[in-house]
Amino acid sequence: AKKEPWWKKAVIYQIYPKSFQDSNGDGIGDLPGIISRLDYLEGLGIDAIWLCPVYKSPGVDNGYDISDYEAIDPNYGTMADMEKLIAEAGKRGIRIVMDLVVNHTSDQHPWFVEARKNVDSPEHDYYVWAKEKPNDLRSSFSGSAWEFDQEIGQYYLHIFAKQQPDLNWTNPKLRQKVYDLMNFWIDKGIGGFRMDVIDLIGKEPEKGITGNGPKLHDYLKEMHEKTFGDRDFLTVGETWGATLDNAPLYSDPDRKELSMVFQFEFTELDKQQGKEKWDTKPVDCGELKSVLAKWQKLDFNHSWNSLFWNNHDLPRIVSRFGNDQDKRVVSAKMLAILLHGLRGTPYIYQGEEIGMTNCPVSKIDEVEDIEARRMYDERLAKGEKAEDILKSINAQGRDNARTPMQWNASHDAGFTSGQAWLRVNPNFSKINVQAALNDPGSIYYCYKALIKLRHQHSVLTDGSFTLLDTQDQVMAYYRENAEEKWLIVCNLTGAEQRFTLKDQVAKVLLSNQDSLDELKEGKLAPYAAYLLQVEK
Ligand code: TEU
Ligand code: CA
Repeated sequence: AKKEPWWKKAVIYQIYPKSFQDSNGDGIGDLPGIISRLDYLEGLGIDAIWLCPVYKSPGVDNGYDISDYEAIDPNYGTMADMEKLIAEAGKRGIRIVMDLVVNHTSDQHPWFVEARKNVDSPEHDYYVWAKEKPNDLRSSFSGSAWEFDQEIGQYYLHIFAKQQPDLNWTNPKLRQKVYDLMNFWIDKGIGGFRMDVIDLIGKEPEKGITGNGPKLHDYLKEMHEKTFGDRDFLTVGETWGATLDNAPLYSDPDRKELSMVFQFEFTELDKQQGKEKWDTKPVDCGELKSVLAKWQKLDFNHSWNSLFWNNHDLPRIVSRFGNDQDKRVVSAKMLAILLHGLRGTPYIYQGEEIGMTNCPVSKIDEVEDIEARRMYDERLAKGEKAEDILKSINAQGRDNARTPMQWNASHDAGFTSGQAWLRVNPNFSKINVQAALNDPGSIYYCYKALIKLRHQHSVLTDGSFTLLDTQDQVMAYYRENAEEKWLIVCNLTGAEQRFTLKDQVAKVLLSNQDSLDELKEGKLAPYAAYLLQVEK
């Protein structure tokens, strides 16, 4: 039989380098800092690190604006540090998955510098230009996606900030340049790529098409063939436009494109319909359940999905769908068990494993993030009240989930000996890694147990999924393969709920409750979660 790729049983840990660990007191996390925390990650048990961009960058979008793909940004260290990280992680059985940002570059990238100087240069056609403004396409960071360039007298496309000009994937020379830079990193021994907004590369912006363009899958097939195709490599596409129907197009192994997708359907659940992410509403438990259950219907022999609750673009999950006040620990564990019981490859965002919470801001000066700042300016100009905009930022802003990792109760949470680039969440004296390691009942040990279960029991990877018919506030499901049958029962709410247990419990594998007594009486305490092996 064919050997299963390693990433099917893996759990990936996402590091946002700017906020993980500073080693030299400049207040910015760096590669030596990450290396110094590898033992911690080995202890947690993860298989790979998704490392957000560390390439040379002016930092307009914290590294998602790259000016040299084959150099490390001096804020983060040197190429030697990067090679050491790959080697040291490797010794601990941890692979490094790099962030590949090739929908756009920085406007400081030598290609763009040349492109805007010289219409006749080959580089000019690496980007997307128009003599007249083609349409009203909007940038994800507010305002028009077309910027008029004075020097050259033409508009260029930027789906993100104007300092992030979009690459023209219809140009075969440009595509080859991208494959070359990918091979540069593959040859250094990395374990995979997380591909930033990869579903945009087939864009036809003059027609208003950005996501899922007609050539997208041709490009991915070509990329597979010219780069990672013959390796045991993880590739995950950041695909905001992924649906149950098109996910197999990316991830069916026979199509030779990517390993899996990130799909974002659950992030729509607390958004008012037809509005922006900033316009929130309370999530409906029934809808949450049906989105999670729906994605379990994927044909996992011909596609693959990832499992995640948060990342550097999304609010912290315990603040979003749980309770980050008096029920923080129990609700964080419930959300962990709910997600990690599902089929797919789980991702943990740094700090999630200790139940870090969104860090609120009280004025716009405390926000660095370009997305939130531009939205703030735009809405203020439209006459919205600062107070209301800040409320949206506190619910959905990216910086609120990007505050430094909380390691211990000392100065700046042990993140830096200097002053952190972004204010550390003041709750660090209570919520930190050291406290979590010292407490057998902490969220950390729940995550650690879930990772171990995934490594040891293939039912999590290959078992079927069946949703039980319950009230909306409760999500209960079976996972079953030839060897075992598991039952996962979660109370999604902070109120007590009812659930009728019909199975014979063989073993309690994990729970955030002390015993099965209440469950056996048909009661679920607030945010109760049980992961049980039951008789088949
Ligand atoms: O994110 C893509 C993306 O669409 C997000 O910017 C999204 O619009 C928003 O943050 C969440 O609602 C990727 C990266 O993950 C993000 O950090 C970058 O800013 C962006 O691409 C541009 O490279
Ligand atoms: Ca530093």
